[in-house]
Amino acid sequence: MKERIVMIGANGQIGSELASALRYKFGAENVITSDIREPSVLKDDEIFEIVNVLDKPALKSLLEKHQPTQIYLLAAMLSATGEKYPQKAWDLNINGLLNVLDLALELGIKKIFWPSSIAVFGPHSPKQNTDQYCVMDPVTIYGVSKLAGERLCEYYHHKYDLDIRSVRYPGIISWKTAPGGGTTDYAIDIYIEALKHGKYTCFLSADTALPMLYMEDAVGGTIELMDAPIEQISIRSSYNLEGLSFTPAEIAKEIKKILPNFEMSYVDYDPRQAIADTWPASINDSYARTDWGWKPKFDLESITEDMIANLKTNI
Ligand code: AKB
Repeated sequence: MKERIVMIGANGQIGSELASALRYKFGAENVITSDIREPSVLKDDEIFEIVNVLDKPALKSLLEKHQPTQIYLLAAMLSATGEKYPQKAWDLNINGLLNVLDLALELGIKKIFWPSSIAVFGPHSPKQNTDQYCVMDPVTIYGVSKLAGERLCEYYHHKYDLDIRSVRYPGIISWKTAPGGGTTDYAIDIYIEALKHGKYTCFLSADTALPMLYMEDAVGGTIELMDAPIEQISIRSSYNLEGLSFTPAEIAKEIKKILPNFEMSYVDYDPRQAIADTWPASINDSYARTDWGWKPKFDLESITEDMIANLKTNI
């Protein structure tokens, strides 16, 4: 069957790169991107529509007009911004998802991608090599909404047979589009500041290890998951996923190999530290590896080389 995709929240960090990969795979005429604002760049052959996922009638018209076979829902408020606007975060992250699930049912659209996050884990989850199934007690509204979203996805799959697929993204590192309002954003800011000013003041402490993933792996993994035969998908909440795990001190050391004069310092206090302290340091993603062949390519050295090479010519 010919696939046709509608992506919601497409202007963000992940959406903008995932949309390019999907356009390449399915043809620009079969990928419709949407967001609440026009994208900064739109090529002649790209189709874009303004839509707010919370405006259900408008979303319905968009889906009726383009009749997709798949929906990618990427509109979300991340961890740090979510703590500033908890009600808005809950509304967007949960009611946005419910609108998509209900309209998918009503209009017969079977296949959906929706991302969860490592933020579903909390202070009582195991810190190292965090398992797919373990105590989950998120303390941020973002984590609470993602965990509730996972339960909704599994519920809609079992009750209504929707083919919803999901991964728990760790921090995503990329150079094309900036992330917005996350706790893992330092791992991008650091490269930009290293190149612009030769120094960076980190908002997380030197030894705060967090799971991360390079954008190329994130995009590749997401498409592999969506392409996998249905019988290989054993998890209908969201798959654990990791590329690598590192601390601010380790990334600084790697940057110094290319930019020897780079200087790193740390703030005394930042509210994002309290969020990071409740998240896993590393993730066990064996279900993704076994079920659909997940295998990331990038390590800290290759990420650093690629980030610096690309940012040098793009900032
Ligand atoms: C964040 O830091 O909020 C996100 C995430 C880990 O989901 N990057």
